Amino acid sequence: MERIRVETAPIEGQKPGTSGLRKKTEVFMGEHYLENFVQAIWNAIGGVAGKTLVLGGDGRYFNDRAAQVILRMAAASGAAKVIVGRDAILSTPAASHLIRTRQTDGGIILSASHNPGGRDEDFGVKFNAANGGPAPEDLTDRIFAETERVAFYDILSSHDVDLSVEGEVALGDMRVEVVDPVADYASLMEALFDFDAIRALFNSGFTMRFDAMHAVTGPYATEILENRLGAAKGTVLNGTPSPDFGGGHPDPNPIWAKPLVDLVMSSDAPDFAAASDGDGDRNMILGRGLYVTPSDSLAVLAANAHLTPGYSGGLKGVARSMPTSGAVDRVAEAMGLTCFETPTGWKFFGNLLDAGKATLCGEESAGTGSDHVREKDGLWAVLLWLNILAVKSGSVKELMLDHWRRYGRNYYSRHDYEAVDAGRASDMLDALRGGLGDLPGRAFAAGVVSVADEFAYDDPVDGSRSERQGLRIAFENGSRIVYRLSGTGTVGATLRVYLETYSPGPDGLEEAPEEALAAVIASAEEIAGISEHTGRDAPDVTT
Ligand code: VG1
Ligand code: CO
Repeated sequence: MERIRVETAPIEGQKPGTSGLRKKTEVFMGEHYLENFVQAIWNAIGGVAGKTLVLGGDGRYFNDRAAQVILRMAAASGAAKVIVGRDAILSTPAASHLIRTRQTDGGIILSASHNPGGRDEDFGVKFNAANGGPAPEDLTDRIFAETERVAFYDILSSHDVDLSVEGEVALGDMRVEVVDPVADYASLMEALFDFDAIRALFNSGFTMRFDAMHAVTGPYATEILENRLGAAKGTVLNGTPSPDFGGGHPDPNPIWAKPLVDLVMSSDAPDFAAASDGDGDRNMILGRGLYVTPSDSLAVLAANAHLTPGYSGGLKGVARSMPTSGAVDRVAEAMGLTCFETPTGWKFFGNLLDAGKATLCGEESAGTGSDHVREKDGLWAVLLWLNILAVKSGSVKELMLDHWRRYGRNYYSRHDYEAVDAGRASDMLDALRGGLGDLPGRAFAAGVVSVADEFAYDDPVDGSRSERQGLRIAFENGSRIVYRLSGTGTVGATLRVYLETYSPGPDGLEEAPEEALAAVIASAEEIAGISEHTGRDAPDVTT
């Protein structure tokens, strides 16, 4: 086995976005592309010599090949050990957990999450730090800087490591430990939740469907829900991961998981249903005849987590991303908890969790998590729901109605305009930014504007500042519009428009969201001129 130093030159555009570097798979498969980025990671963390890393991914096309390249590069640069999920598979939360329990120096997760997979679709690489969480901004900035000056990378010439068998093997001077991707994670879930109570719920005839969307959570959900909790065989749908996710988008929302939504709206509806995304860190929650918005789910979990063993001591605080609705804020206020507001992306929650300032975090995009790992965690959220339902023994709908009666309802929707011309999208935001100062006091269909600003975040733990995190317009009546550009797309720009209105109840708690939001939607168009700027009459995806 020989260590080879390969000369290379910087490749443009290797800037990590909201969650790692995502590009078309063919771009990643191009000469030096993956290698440059991985070498930049090594350079940015002060080298990997003597270090131990975790490695795994969501199983999409190129996952297996990329894992072999990364192993050879780690060995060539003197890493002590890499812990790999069998067949290079690890869900994002399982990887986060392994980094933490095995006290490694960090890990690499191969995933473009909800983006479709396949040779013609998307691939991604993200680096997580020793706390198990996504690389914070200063680290992703350093990685990007290294990609702009990388001149060579080191790699071992060797055969592939057999990753299909658990156990330890040598690769040069480095050890490779292949582990069961599910076992440690499943034990963590057993430690957090009352599995006996959930088992009893299933025994009592409670029915569920979990759509793994042909992605990484299939094996996790089958082991935990069907094998350990006794849910009926067939509870897990699309449970075998495939490299192109069955040709779909593994994005757990009413658009991409439509068959599941149709099922819960039909006469065959199960009591409870859920879905997860490509890398297993996000979740969609459904009850019979009901879609629970992620922002509401976060609020319900915050209000009830103390009913479950892992959170019986109460919460230290909660956190939500800025575009997420204010539903959880109302719960936090009632419970006397601090509610932090962060920019979009899980990397901003890490410091709050590490510092013990927050226990529960969530995003409107269906990411929910807690301090049990440093990532959002789809199955964890599903199990927390199940444990709460086992304790409260009512339907999802009753639980939501109780919640709204107590706290009022934050109607919420997100409109996405995908693959918009990047220049036109930024022109639109520039124009809006320029006019923010004129908006307060003006009346629109949605109400009178109280505040219009651009969100910036000052991290209360390390004092770092993140600017330009979304334009927000708040109305006196509690309604709100947020505009921002996605940081996970790979084609043009994706404009996200977040819409919210508040109904205090007791009347008006059961409207259709798009109706309750009609005035806010009209005002979002009037204020920003979306169709004029983007040339689009309607959003591509509404969630
Ligand atoms: C999207 C979501 C964000 C989430 C991110 C990564 O980012 O809006 O809430 O954290 O995806 O999730 P953006 O920049 O496209 O809005 V995942 O499950 O793709 O790792
Ligand atoms: Co994901």
